[in-house]
Amino acid sequence: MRKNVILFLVIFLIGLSTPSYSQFYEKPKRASVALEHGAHRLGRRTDAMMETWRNYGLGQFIHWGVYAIPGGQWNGKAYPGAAEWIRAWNEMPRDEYDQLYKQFNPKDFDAKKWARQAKEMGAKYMLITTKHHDGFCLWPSKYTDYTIENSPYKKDIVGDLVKAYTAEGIDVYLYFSIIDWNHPGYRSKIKSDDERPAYEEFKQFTRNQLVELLDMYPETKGLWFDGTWDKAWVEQAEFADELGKELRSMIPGLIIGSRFRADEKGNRHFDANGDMMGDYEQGWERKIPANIDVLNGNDWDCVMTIPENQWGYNSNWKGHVKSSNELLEMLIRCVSMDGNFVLNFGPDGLGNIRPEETERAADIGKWMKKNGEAIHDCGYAGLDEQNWGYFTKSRTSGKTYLLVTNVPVTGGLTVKVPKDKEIAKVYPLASPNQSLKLEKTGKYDYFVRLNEKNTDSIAVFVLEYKGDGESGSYDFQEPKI
Ligand code: FHN
Repeated sequence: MRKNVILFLVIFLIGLSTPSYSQFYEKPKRASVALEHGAHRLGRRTDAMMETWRNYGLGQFIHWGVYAIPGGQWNGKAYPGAAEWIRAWNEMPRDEYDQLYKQFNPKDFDAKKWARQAKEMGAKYMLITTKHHDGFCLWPSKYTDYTIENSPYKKDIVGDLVKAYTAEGIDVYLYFSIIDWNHPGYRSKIKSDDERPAYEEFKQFTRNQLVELLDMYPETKGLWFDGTWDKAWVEQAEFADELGKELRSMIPGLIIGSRFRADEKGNRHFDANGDMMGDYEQGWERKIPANIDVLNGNDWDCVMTIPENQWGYNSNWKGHVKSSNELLEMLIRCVSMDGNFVLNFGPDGLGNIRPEETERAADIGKWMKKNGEAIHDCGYAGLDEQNWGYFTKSRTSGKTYLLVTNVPVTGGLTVKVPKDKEIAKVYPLASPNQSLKLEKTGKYDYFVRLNEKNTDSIAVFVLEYKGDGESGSYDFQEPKI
């Protein structure tokens, strides 16, 4: 009896100390609702294109359209909400907004310059708003007159961006808003059957534009959908599902996030069984998950603004504006939890990227040049988070990185390793010959003594385990989900 109690206690204590890695990969219990338009795949996509997506680490979002002309102000009055939403509010009469395209002539726009800046920053992919909620198209769509072709600028902005970014080795994704305030058939809600024919026309128009985009820009790697929360669209589960299949058949490997379609029960992102619809979770807008457990093993990205909720150009940023180091910490935090971080830029009406954004892009780029190895191709390291910063792990070399965002007054970094691991050495990424002093403080715990106290920028160290690289390969394992 006493033996049994001891055995039970041992098993119980082992259970308590199991690292969060295994908890993370335990899928929550699924419901079993029969669905035709729910998730079509359980678990992560494992193909090469999705692996490329997973390894981007850092991306750039660009919100650009005619809303950049008012830039959040109209007739001397400041509009308090997001600048790209100004048409939806009383501060700006709609008919005046709808004439703005006649002035849209961004003569300073230089796609190559934007692409070079993004490359310098370390971005591996870019998302451009081909059409935001106002319906204005940055490409010459043949399905509406409300396009760049009918502005004084005339030239195809999407085409130039696709060319310039692709030439820099940056993958292009097309943002597309289902909400279209300019189309006569668009409805947020279908109030009566009389409205159905108009909405059916709108659905066809939406399909035609998407097919047109992929036809015109076959370099496109994926579509980033927005404005899909309207009841009218949520009711189109079958149509959207079929459309998704059609679009995927046009570009093999095309990546579409969870914000595109609902299931037939009206669930968005996750279907009635709790399974994600789409290739990655797209719900992390201006927020970062508290910990990796809440992600249930799904791929995900976080899209982030530099100021508060402003995506399009606002000439007067108010409130908290994030510093370069804050943005870097967000990037690192996302990568440490297997996600990508996408930083938004809102160029002005002439096509200039504002100085505050240029400054942050340069700072991030400077840091990435030295430390990008700990971001690109990296993800969750399988180690317990410590309050001095974050761990990432390379999916290619298997190296583990320590990224120190809060330098401890204790003079060292605490690290807890998995049960089957022992640290061989820890060294600054830039100086592999300078091993830091390791002190063991417990069976699996170490105190890694720092040589100097750097509080200006985020320092990166490499951690190697005993046995790493001995057989010529590392022991990185894809999560089992
Ligand atoms: O309403 C839009 C907003 O203007 C912006 O485009 C963001 C970007 O993720 N998406 C919507 C809000 O969720």
